[in-house]
Amino acid sequence: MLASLVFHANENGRYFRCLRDLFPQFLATSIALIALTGSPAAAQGISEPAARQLENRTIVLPGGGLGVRPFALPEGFQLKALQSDALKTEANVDSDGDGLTDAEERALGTDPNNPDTDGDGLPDGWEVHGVNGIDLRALGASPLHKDLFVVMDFMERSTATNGLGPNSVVTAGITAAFAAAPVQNPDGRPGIAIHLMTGNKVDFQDDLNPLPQAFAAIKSQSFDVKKAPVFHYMIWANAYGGGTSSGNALNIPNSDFVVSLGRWNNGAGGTNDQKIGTFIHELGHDLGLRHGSVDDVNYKPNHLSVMNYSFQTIGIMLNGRRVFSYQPFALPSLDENRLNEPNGLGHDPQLAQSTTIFFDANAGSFVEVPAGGSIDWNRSNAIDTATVPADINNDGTRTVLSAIPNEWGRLVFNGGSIGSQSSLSGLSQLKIEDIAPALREELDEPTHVRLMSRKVE
Ligand SMILES: [Ca+2]
Ligand SMILES: [Ca+2]
Ligand SMILES: [Ca+2]
Ligand SMILES: [Ca+2]
Ligand SMILES: [Zn+2]
Repeated sequence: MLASLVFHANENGRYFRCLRDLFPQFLATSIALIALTGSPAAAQGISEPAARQLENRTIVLPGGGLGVRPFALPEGFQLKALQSDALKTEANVDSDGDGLTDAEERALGTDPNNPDTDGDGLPDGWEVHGVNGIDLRALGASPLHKDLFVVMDFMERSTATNGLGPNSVVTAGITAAFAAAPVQNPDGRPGIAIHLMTGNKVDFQDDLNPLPQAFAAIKSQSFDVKKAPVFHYMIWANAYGGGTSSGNALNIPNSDFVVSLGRWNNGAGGTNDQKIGTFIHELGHDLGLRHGSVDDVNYKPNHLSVMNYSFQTIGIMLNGRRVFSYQPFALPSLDENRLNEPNGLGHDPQLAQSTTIFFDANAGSFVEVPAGGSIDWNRSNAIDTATVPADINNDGTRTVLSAIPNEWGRLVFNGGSIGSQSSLSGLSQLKIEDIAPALREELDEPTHVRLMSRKVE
């Protein structure tokens, strides 16, 4: 009787409305009542036709739709297929918080316990899924190989016959220098992949002055802040600060720099070599390197690197070839009060076809000599067996010139905004006070000309 009441309710809207919200409990109660109050046959259960009707029931809501009320998911929640026998896997665990699950990392060959497997400052997840709408993988990034990204804005001046910006020889030279870097990668291939992106042509300014404010004004107009966690930003400009300084990175380390060779070569702009060397020098500051590698002591003959002004625009001699490079192997310190002439720079086999440049106090000029053997530090035309004093970097004092490491092995990849997971609005605020002149001066043209007039032996 009660069962009949339920089934007929489907054809009686008014009656059904009364039962609708109570239906599950009402149905269970009905079946229990049938079992207790029905005929002897019904006492053993409901009849087969009645049971079949129950199984086929359709609950019709007043609006006419199916009576299913799904569990509400948070907006954007991604459903996936789970198997009951796999509920305890680590499929959804991201142990290092880099945006890739541990299972994805094992599939990709990245380290589930290191958010930046290749150590280039870019989290593994960014290099796979992209970040801020930037598809890094499509731009050539790999989570298993060191990548550097640089956006290059540029100025133009028709009378700068060398151009203020780069050309294909310059970009190829920069790319080759980083590709040849003596660094190892998890993918087994050496080198650093540098990705140079041409940015915007910005309004010509003869002189960025003062540099930090002028640079910030251009950057805030031209550079999409969403790129800041990934890309270094630089400007191929004309000049800054009223002089002929070749460039500036504003801070060490950092993610900003300028190359400013516009006034060099009688206003024609930098040569290809001057552009390549200066770009790598300023980017080197972004990557944590100083003029003395680990300190600010310039012109050290045991510092074979474009970070040393002696080599910025000509490169270092390595295996008989000039290359633009940071120092690719370690060299010992030099005590200017007790220079060991037979020992030279230590006779490292990698110096066999190298040269170095140091100051000859007698001649008042720089001299370039073979670096693999003994070195006549005091320019006496003899190799003294006793130690000799000499101010070989021409800074007016005799000190211990610090040992230099393999600079490629100690680059800082997360300078400035690189790899930052702070809010983008925070990144959009260029803090002028933070880009105070850590670099008060950079190689200018008169100094460059003086270095080029060195005696080569
Ligand atoms: Ca992870
Ligand atoms: Ca990882
Ligand atoms: Ca990385
Ligand atoms: Ca990478
Ligand atoms: Zn510098």
